[in-house]
Amino acid sequence: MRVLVTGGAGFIGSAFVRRAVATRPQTRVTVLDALTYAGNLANLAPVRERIEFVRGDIADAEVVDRLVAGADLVVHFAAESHNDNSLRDPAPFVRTNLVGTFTLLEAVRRHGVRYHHISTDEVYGDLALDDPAKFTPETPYNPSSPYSSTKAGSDLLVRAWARSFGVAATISNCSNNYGPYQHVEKFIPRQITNVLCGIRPKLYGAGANVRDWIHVDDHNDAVWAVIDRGRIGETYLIGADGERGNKAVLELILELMGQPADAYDRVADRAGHDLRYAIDASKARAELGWAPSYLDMRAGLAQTIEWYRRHEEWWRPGKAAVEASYAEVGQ
Ligand code: NAD
Ligand code: TDX
Repeated sequence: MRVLVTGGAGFIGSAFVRRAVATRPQTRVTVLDALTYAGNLANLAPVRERIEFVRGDIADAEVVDRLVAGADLVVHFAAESHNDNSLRDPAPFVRTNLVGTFTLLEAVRRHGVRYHHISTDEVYGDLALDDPAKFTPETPYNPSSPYSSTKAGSDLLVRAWARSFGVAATISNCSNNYGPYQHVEKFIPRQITNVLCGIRPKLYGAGANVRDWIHVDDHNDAVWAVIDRGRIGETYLIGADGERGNKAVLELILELMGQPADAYDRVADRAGHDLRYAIDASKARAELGWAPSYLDMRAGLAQTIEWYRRHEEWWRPGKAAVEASYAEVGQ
């Protein structure tokens, strides 16, 4: 099977590619990635000789058409992915997440290629902290940020292209991922690398916001389960029942890194900050026979911390610029 992976030099896409090469020898992988600030070829170094890499933009119809024509399956990870960036400059989010997805959909429509769309639980908006409810595939879309609204829009394009044009598409909406190779702009790697640099970690507001954490390898196993066994036209929610408050996650990082529990700063809250995400993944579990393997976040976090300790050459070059741009907005 010839798979075109967009965004395969980013955090989740590169984990997908490394895993595909390791566990699916029949799969020929081509990565299409623009290598934005978030893309890093080093993420693909372990498999570089065994894949084709094309540097290009998913909104470039010519390159997309050529690559899609040679694929049996497109797995679309490429996106502008960081909420905080979307509040500073939404333009690249509209272009990549909406126009880029549209460009891919037109190409898979032309060439009759199977398409899997990677999305987020953030399209559903947020839940109250004391609400026992979780997101289900029936929850109405209600995105809050420029990031999540462009992801929601891209999901809706996929649904329309599936219904109107018969594109053979599936969608998965996953909760917050953690693991190695995640960009230092994101919460968990930012705090780990802050501690490693001697910078105090930064918690937005009171840290009461809840995220539903899943290890990146569990997410990608679920993506393969959807590709292998998912029903065309369906949406699958992926999560590992990993709800934790931000303050609790930060305290766990501090404990695992031998720091006092209060060795962090409270900083300006995120504008429009979603309170809580929680995924009901029972459809994916029941229909696909998928279940997460990382059941202990303490162990998963300890492994992740160890990875950042050992790979300073990977994160150090971009760290100062990320902190400088947070400092500009008091975060
Ligand atoms: P990331 O920012 O680490 O990687 C994104 C990749 O896309 C980078 O390699 C970047 O170079 C590439 N890219 C960006 N714009 C591009 C363009 N115009 N053309 C080609 N390539 C482009 O993101 P991530 O955290 O790995 O997220 C991957 C996908 O998973 C996204 O669609 C995101 O919405 C979704 N998702 C992420 C999470 C999470 O917790 N990180 C959770 C659920 C869903
Ligand atoms: O320094 C920080 N301090 C802090 O308290 C940062 C960077 C974040 N936070 C808070 C904001 C969130 O409540 O931590 C939580 C997690 O923040 P992010 O890592 O930025 O993730 P989030 O905004 O929840 O979105 C993530 O999960 C869903 C991914 O970035 C998205 O791509 C995905 O769709």
